[in-house]
Amino acid sequence: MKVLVLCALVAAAAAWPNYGFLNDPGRSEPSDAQKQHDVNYLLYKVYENIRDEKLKSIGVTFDPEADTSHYTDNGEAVHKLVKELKDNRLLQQKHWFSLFNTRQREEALLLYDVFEHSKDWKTFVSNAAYFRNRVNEGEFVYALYAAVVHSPLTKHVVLPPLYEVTPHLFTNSEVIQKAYHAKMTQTPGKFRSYFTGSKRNKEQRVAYFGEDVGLNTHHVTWHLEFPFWWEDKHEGYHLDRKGENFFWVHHQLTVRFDAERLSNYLDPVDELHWEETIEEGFAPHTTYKYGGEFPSRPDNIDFEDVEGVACIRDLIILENRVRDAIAHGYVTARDGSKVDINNSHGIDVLGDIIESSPYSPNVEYYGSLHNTAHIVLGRQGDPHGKYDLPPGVLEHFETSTRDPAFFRLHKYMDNIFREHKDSLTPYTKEELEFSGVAIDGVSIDGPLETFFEDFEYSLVNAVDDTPQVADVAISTVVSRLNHKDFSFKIDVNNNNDHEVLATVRIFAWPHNDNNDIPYSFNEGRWRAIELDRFWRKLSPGVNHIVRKSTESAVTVPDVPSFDSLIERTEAALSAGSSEVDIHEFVSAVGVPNRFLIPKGNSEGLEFELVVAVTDGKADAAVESLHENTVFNHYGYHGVYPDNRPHGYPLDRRVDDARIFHDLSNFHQHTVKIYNH
Ligand SMILES: [Cu+2]
Repeated sequence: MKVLVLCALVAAAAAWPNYGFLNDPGRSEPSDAQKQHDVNYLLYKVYENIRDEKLKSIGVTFDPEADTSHYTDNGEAVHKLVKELKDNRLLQQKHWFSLFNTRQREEALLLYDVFEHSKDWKTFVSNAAYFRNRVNEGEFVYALYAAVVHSPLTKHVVLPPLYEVTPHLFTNSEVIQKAYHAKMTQTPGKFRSYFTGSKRNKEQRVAYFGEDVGLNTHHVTWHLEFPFWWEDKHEGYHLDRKGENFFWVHHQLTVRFDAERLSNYLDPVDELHWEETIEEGFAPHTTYKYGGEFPSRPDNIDFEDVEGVACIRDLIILENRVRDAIAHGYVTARDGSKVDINNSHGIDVLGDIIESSPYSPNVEYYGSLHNTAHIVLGRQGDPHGKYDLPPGVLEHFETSTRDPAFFRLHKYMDNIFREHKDSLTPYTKEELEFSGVAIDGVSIDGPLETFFEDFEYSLVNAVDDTPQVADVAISTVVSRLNHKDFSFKIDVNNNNDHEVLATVRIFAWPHNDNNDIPYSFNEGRWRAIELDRFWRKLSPGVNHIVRKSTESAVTVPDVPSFDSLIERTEAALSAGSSEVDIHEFVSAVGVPNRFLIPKGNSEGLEFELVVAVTDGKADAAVESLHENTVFNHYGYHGVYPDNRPHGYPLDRRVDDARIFHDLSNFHQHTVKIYNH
């Protein structure tokens, strides 16, 4: 046995000529550039053999169980996974993978656990190379993405855009077919992608939102950052305000989608309900890499129970239990005790219950409305499994927002959250005031103007290949929304005789509803799109704050293409540099900056622009807040910087709008957003 272990170690050692930390118990870590290189090649052509010679040979020679001193759990996770592998229990390769499939998720998380328990990069990457050849590719990609997001070893690694790693989940079948043809005939091709459906379908007018590859990536990334399977005792840290974040990220998607609809002369989304007809059907025009087409759903069908998942009656019961908790103002925990939700923290508890996650105080009683609803709605095309179809678009975070019913489902849940928020006592003027601080004026420098542009991404990873057949350039061009740069100019007077720390919160809501009737303050504030949130030190006297649209804390820039990521990494490595200059792309959790403002229309769609400057010291959840220049909108690695609820100060019911209009630290005026 000992001899065997030794052999495996020597073999692995031979494959690592560059790393120089062999036999060194303290193993120095490779550079960020090296790690970036490794992650790039672990994900490049993920359905084929690894293209990096070193990683490839590790994948063959590494023995994951040989030296368990390199795992923080003494190899417990790796033993479990290897046993499943040896017992032939793992999902085959070249098969679809869905995180909502319990067994498939378990397998992906077994691998994730191995990564998370790797003490050093060499152990991490060796396992990745080894299991890449042996576990299902979808499971591998999920486990690696989740691990890179959460592992301290990969703090500076930028994940390549998912739409270039697994393009099938983001690209229409028609284009994918052309890509295969291009590869087969060795003819380079650049193919235009059109949104699904025809102009006869009015939902088509807003398909640019739900089908945007950047928005899809935002949705996946958020769910990677705050996974519904996360357990503190297992992962070692708590994800602060995960339930509330769940509410907020989907609330923002909901209100943003409605603003896009108003921009396109469509009614806001109606909530979906179990006992009502699902009016809109959906044809995904999307195919799995392996396992056939995503199922369609015809128009005007009624919900049916889904074999092996849930009965509609049970979902209604779960909903009633949640609504009861809201009406009572408390949730009943597993041990029968009461958890008070009649406060700012209540939304967090409700989010945990509705999604649900292991943070739910009583999953046995409240179930998991959101996750079950996704599967049930996703399967309505074949509820009894008669046609042996693979999972629906709603069973993948990558593809969910393509289906307009996603937004109906989330409007339904958003309304449950609203019921709770509306049950809380409104803020008083005294609570909202910021002593001595007044907004003198707000203006916008530059046009509030959106436009459509062409965006190209590579499909090279979509098609099959072998090292013997050369790659040809294959890509697709999609039309996508963007906006011109602009800045907020905010003049704030600080009448205190000392410097104060301020939180600046910027929102906008549509001025009129679909019938051109102005929203009341209370209705408008619930529809407020968060545009930015940041801190500023205010000196005594007048302060001129200029905040660029590109700086928004709620958005992220476009991640460089996979090709350019590889190119930049290799350039850095050959220049002997230890890092690649790509730090701004490390977190991809925000909304794409292109989507910062809604589309608007040619006449200029009116929005109420709202700025609230609140007491930064009272808002601060962490020390030396003002030195933190990056306001990570959803927190980072468990730390959330803002004490206030998401949406503050607009998150609670407003019975009397004069409270806001009398506040000197609050400003509101009407702006127009144009699309030409
Ligand atoms: Cu979601």
